[in-house]
Amino acid sequence: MVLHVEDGRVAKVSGDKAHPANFGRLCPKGLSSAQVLSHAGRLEQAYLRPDRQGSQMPVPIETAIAETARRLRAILDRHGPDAVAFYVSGQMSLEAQYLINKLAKGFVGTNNIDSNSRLCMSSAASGYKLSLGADGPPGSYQDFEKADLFFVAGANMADCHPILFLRLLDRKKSNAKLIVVDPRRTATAEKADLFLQIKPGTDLALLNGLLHLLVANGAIDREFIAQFTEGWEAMPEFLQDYPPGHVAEITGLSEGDIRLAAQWIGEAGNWMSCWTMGLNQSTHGTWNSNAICNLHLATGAICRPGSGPFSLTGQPNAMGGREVGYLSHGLPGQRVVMNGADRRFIETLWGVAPGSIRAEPGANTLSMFNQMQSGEIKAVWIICTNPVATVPNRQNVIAGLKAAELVITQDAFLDTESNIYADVMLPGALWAEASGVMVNSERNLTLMNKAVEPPGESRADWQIIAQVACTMGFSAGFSYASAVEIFDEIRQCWNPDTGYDLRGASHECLRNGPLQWPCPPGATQERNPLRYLNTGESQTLRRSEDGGVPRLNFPTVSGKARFFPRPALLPAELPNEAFPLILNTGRLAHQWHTMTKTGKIQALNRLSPRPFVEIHPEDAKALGVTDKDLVEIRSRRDRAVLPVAITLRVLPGCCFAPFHWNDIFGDDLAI
Ligand SMILES: Nc1nc2c(c(=O)[nH]1)N[C@H]1C(S)=C(S)[C@@H](COP(=O)(O)OP(=O)(O)OC[C@H]3O[C@@H](n4cnc5c(=O)[nH]c(N)nc54)[C@H](O)[C@@H]3O)O[C@H]1N2
Ligand SMILES: Nc1nc2c(c(=O)[nH]1)N[C@H]1C(S)=C(S)[C@@H](COP(=O)(O)OP(=O)(O)OC[C@H]3O[C@@H](n4cnc5c(=O)[nH]c(N)nc54)[C@H](O)[C@@H]3O)O[C@H]1N2
Ligand SMILES: [Mo]
Repeated sequence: MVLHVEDGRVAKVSGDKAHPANFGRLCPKGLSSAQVLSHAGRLEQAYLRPDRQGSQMPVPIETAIAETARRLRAILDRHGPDAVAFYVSGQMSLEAQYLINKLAKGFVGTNNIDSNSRLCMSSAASGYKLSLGADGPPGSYQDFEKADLFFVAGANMADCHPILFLRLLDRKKSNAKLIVVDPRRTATAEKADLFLQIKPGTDLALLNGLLHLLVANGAIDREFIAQFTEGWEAMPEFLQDYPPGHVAEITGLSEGDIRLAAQWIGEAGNWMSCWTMGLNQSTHGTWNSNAICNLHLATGAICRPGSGPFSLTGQPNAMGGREVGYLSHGLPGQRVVMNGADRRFIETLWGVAPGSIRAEPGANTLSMFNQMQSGEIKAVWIICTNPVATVPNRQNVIAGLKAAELVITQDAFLDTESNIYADVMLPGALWAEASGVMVNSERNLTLMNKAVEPPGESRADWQIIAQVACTMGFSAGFSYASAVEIFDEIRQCWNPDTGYDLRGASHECLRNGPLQWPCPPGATQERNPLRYLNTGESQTLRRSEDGGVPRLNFPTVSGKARFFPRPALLPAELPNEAFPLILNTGRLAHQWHTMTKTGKIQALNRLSPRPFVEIHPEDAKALGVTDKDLVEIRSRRDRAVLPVAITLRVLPGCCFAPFHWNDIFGDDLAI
């Protein structure tokens, strides 16, 4: 985006025609984003509450930082490192994500750090790691211009990745086909050549069924399988359990449609799959990702232009966070705490004693709040995320925050559901008010240049983290003068095992435009759209047993990608007499998550004005409800009261509600 600054304020935002992700196109949320920066409601100063009975009072930020450090230090000294936890976000800059992870794992000495990616992309991340050897889509957005077929499953791209969807539609004009798999007839489904309105939670059966048919149709690439994969032996027998008739029964789809989808995949020269929350937010989300990878590996449609399993990342820098290891098992440069060599590498980089980084993954987003309730975790620092509104089973989150001794929130806005529970509130600057790098789904690094001063006493997230860390006594590791210095440290996290390589990138060169990693030193190319090419540049060159140099090098022990037979499982919770309906939740085109930004913009509120729950006419009739009636929906855990929208978009037995509206907007709206 290009920010037009007048009198120290962002007056207007426009698209950057030279940016390889959007070529200047912006969605209404992007176009209106300048208004959010200056709109009242920002957290412009720090707040502190001396004790739980007292109220949150404004204090100078230096006081709040000192108090945060003092209280964290006291809990650390009294109860040990695992009494402290960090819950962070894919919307922070790379530098802030890296720094908070360094503080937790390297200096506090706990792996109790996790992020909202746990609710989002972690299934894709672990799926990739298992199937391909490392996290991240192997391809690039450029593939959209070359694909002959798009297989979009559990993703409402039209509303949630609208600019990328335009790219897809552009390609569709040249006769590329679109298959959409979704239980809800979304705006994306409306554009599909083949819409598979699947029963929720049954995608594994479909994915296995498609591979069954590809084998039967002779549409698999045996040469690719032999050269670049392992584990195929187990697949043919496993796939026998998924004949189309049986898959039709499980998924509720017609046998003809399943056969047509398999035929199109088989015939496509190049094909891409795109998936998001519909597959990831599942008790078998990792398996869904494996099953998608199986299809690409079997057809050889991977690591070449126009093809590949492309999980679409949700938040602007969730990919960066994954790469710098901000989940409870991660370490910078696609490393993991479970691996001794990885730990030693990072310990050396951070200048901490060998053995400082713990080998077991810490508490994750869900267990963290349980451990607050049980008293194991006594302090939590929440940055750039709103867990009371967005972590499943909110009563559990609230109980955890109430039980903890110290809750610190660091947000850019004052009114959030989570801030209510904070003992300390730290004011973070927004993306236009601080410099930092963000990495998108296709490994593209964009420098967000500071355009304006942050309001009041708010400051860059990385600065607040560094100041707290220094005050806690860790100044040896946190005395940075600028985000540039942090980025320069991140560049040292090159991982020749996976090809993660930012050595050739810096804030200075990113000022000229984005770069897509792998960026080896002295790189002259801005774009590196394919991963795992065995060039030996960013990833150690692999030789085959006969001394040859294979074209591809998947970062597994053998250099080959892996097939995993993943049987179709039922969802963990199924409808019963007491709870007969399935509630599906998701997003609307013109709101962003908990609406701290978009909910303040009139133009967006006009486009996506209010919460609702969609119900199929048959269910509405049986329940005796009509349009706009307020209904109470109840799950095994909680309740909400929402106006009914009767629609054929949803299947009988299924409801859909957007999860944007929360407590700030009224009672009983939280989903
Ligand atoms: N406008 C807007 N855009 C956003 C965001 C936002 O808040 N607002 N958030 C961003 C973020 S962080 C993310 S993660 C992405 C999310 O992007 P999406 O995942 O595209 O967004 P959702 O609305 O959650 O859509 C999930 C889709 O999965 C479908 N689904 C539900 N259950 C199943 C199932 O069992 N099988 C299949 N096949 N489909 C199923 C739902 O009906 C829905 O269409 O969006 C990003 N973009
Ligand atoms: N029911 C249901 N729940 C879901 C989902 C769903 O589909 N259905 N989706 C899940 C997914 S995929 C995701 S990603 C999560 C998202 O969940 P959250 O991360 O909790 O949602 P946001 O509203 O984006 O919260 C970001 C917070 O950070 C603040 N913020 C924004 N920018 C900055 C900044 O630069 N610095 C600081 N310090 N603060 C900032 C915002 O004001 C806001 O309070 O929700 C998850 N929860
Ligand atoms: Mo997300």
